[in-house]
Amino acid sequence: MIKVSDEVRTALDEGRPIVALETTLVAHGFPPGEGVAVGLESERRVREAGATPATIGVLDGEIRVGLDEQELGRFGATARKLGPRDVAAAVTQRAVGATTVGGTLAVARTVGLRFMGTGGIGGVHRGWTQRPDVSSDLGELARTQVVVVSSGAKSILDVPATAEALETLGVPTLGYRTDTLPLFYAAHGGPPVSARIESAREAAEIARAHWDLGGTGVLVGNPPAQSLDDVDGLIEQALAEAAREGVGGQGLTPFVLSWLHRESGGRTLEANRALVADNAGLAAEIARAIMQQ
Ligand code: PSU
Ligand code: MN
Repeated sequence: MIKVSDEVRTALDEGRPIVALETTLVAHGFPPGEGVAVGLESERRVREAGATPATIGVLDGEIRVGLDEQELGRFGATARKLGPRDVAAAVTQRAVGATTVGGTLAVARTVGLRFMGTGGIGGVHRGWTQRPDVSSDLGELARTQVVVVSSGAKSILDVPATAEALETLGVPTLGYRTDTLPLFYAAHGGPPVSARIESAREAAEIARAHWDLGGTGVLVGNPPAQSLDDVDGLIEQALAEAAREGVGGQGLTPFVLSWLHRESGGRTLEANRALVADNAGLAAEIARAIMQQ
């Protein structure tokens, strides 16, 4: 069911650092065509930091770990969005499917990959008291020994509620040179992290200790380099628009992201692009630091 590329297989066999990357943001996180460039840039940053990228997705029913440029190009808007529960159906039905953070972790765990970079993880959606929409990214973090580097949780969510859920699930939140969980587009104003760290090495040491103690996922929050501090109003408008159009469930995150990209005049798009690549690079540094322990 799973096809690991030669490059990733060699890195696994030789015990070299590997960073898993998702395909949902390639297929559904950016305007048509632009996601592939973001995926390639993430891979470049992983290599630049001395690790091997392993981009994960499902092509014609085959779970792929490590994709070339042409294969990555197949993850367009028509690809299914695959959370952990959706992978088996995509395999059986020979579909093309882009894995979310949770879907990617489900595959990474099976293959033995322990590091991942993404933009912002999914979490507890606003309005959860009416409808408990909680991303399966959280459940998967709770059952996988992995370090995920992200710019915190997407601020389109209820971020304080997401931080509480992470605590309940026993997932440490490590703030990379920050005391608060980044808000995806914005660096400041989020809930406190469980520990602040100053270096990739420190993240590696804490992850190692956490795993030795039987712990599972570790979330590293990397604040975006250019913080957009004025998009809150736009986010509320985007969510109201989604509600008006009856968009919910799996379609909500892609709808809101593309609405923001359009209505911010491309500012959220630029910020999103930069932070995804930065997080891939930091994940690679942490992966290397663990290997050197
Ligand atoms: N980060 C981004 N863009 C994205 C996502 C993350 O910068 O599109 C995706 C990830 O795949 C994440 C998913 O797992 O959004 C969460 O979706 P949901 O809220 O439906 O679980
Ligand atoms: Mn959801």
